[in-house]
This record gives sequence, structure tokens and C-alpha cells, in this order.
Amino acid sequence: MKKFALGFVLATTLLSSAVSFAEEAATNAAENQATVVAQEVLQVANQALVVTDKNAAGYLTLTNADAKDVVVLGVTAGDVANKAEFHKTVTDEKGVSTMQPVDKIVVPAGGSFEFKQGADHIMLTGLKGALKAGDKVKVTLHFEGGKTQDVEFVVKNPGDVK
Ligand SMILES: [Cu+2]
Repeated sequence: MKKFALGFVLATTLLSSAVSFAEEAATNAAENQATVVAQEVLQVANQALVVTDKNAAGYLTLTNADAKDVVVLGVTAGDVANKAEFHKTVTDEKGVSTMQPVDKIVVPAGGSFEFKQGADHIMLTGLKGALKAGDKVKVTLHFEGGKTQDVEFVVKNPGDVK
């Protein structure tokens, strides 16, 4: 009798957890849909990716319509590159240019931040495959506070980037 009771409890528990799992899945799906809109933290424009051998540099303009600064702590492009980071091209007094990694980017409240040639850019290193002009590449921005935003870049020839 004791054994039967235990089995009954177990069956009921399994059943109710199956139901709540289905409910949870439905809720998650709805939440994810809402999040897609909510996660547009910044407006993006002028995305261009220029490929040189096994690396690529990404340029774009990020605009922050919010009343608070937005801090971008990092970037990933796992579909196409082993590594992605913010870089700054610095030219010294002798005219020698070097690239330096940048920890984070701040897009000021009501302002914008521009990644452009000869200055800040998104550096993708260790490309996993060949990319040609017209290809689309997904890059993910990682914000302070844990939110992320996917940005689509188009591969362009260097001469076609403003
Ligand atoms: Cu670089």
C-alpha cells in the first residue's frame, strides 16, 4: 500500500512538471518575442565589414536615443571569427599607425559613437571561412547589465566604405 502511494505521488509529480514545462516553454517563447524588440538598445547605421586575409574590420554608427549612457563591454562574432574586439587605430607623431584593443565603448545619452576607418573599429580575427563582398555577417554587441543586440554587417570592398 505504501509502495502504491509513493508511485501515485511520483506519477502526479511527473505529470504536473510536464504541464508546467509546457507552460514555461510557451511563456519563454512569448518573452523572447517581446525581448527582441526590447533588446534594440541602440540604433545602428552604415554597417560595413572590410576583409583583409584572415581578419576583418567592422565600421558602423551607434546611436543612443535613451537618456542614459550605454556602455558596450564587448563584441562577439562566433559564426565567422574566432575572436572579436574593439580596436582603435592610433597614429603617432612619426606617422606610424598601430591598433590598440579598447576595453569598452560608451555611447552617450542622446548621442552617437562612430566606428570608422583610421579610428575605432570592430576587429574580427581568425576568420573561419572566406568572406566576399555582399556577404552578411552577424555581430553581437554585449552591453553592461547583460543585454545583447545582434547587428548585421555587409561585407564591402575597402573603396566602398565611406
Ligand atoms: Cu584592428
